[in-house]
Amino acid sequence: MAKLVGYANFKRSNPMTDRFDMRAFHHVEFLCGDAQTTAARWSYALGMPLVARSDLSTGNTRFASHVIGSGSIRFVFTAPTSSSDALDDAHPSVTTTPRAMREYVARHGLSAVAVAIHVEDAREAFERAVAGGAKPAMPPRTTPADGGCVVSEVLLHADGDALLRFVSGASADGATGFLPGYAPTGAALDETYGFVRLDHVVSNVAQLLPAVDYLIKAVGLHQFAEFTAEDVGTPFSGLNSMVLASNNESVLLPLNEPTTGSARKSQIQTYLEQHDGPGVQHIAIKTDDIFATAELCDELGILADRDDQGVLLQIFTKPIGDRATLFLEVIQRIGCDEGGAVEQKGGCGGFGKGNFHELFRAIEELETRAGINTAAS
Ligand code: TYF
Ligand code: FE
Repeated sequence: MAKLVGYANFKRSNPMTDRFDMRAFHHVEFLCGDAQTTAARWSYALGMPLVARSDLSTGNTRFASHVIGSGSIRFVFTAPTSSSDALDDAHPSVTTTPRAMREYVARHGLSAVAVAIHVEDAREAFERAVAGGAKPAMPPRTTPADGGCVVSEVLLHADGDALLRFVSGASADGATGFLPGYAPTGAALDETYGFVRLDHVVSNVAQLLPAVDYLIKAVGLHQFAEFTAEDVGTPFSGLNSMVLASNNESVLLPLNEPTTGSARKSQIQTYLEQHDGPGVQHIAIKTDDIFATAELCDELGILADRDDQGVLLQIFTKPIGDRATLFLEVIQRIGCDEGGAVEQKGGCGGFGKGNFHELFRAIEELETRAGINTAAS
């Protein structure tokens, strides 16, 4: 069973416990009410062009799905356009029926339904994860139209409905735009705003340790960092947090839980109420030039922090959609690459513990102004 010891006492090690070969984040899929509109807003704000689509223009009368990208980042926005309760084999990565999409969006609003990881073999990943106690969500699916693309899924949290998706096969490397069923637009992914890859994808859960144990048993992963309420530096925004990492430390999955007993409701509790259950809280996207990126992202200003290995620069957006749930983090990591001679180590510069105080006060202020958390802070 995982144990919380706090930021200062935590000693990092890499026991190489992955249960199957995990390469990197592949994409994040969001469900929403209107895919074209939502994708267009994100595309404009993040400077990420539309790279692939499946909708009326490609003969899809069941749902609409638009993919934007930069570097290796792919954000997929999917919305139901019918009430069909069947899946279609032409789109192995779309594993929610249009009818279920309606229910999901009504319950959660705009929300990340799936965090996808590029694995060596999505069949093996599914079998091993389920043998390790993962709750199965979608057994391996493939399509004859593609040279061996396989998609499978387990639940990301045992008590939630977000999916941990495994993707493998020829088209998983992005050469064809996106996965089977999508028409590529041919857009150039020349990293207009400097975004190169997903850095970490954070979940909020009601109880941290069972959620950590679930993922470690199911997928492998190891504890990479942690923060407790004491580390946060404001007595109000109570949360405990653990960062899980894959063997290569390229897949970073932090989890947060609310703490109770302070005068003010935890921001994590606000999320659990507004989202209606556990789910993805924020997604950190990595840029090579945060100062260039920041000119185009008119948000909170840059926060800087460091750990024993490198320097971290961060920008946080406000909540993106209608609810105080999902937000984005823009991140630049400096160091841990021997002056550019080797690929940068995952998590270089930490996760911004030195910025928590300022960040969380800003979140508290937003919640107060929105009238969703009225205690003084
Ligand atoms: O991913 C992280 O750990 C940092 C810090 O509600 C953070 O981005 C943690 C919790 C939270 C907001 C940011
Ligand atoms: Fe983060």
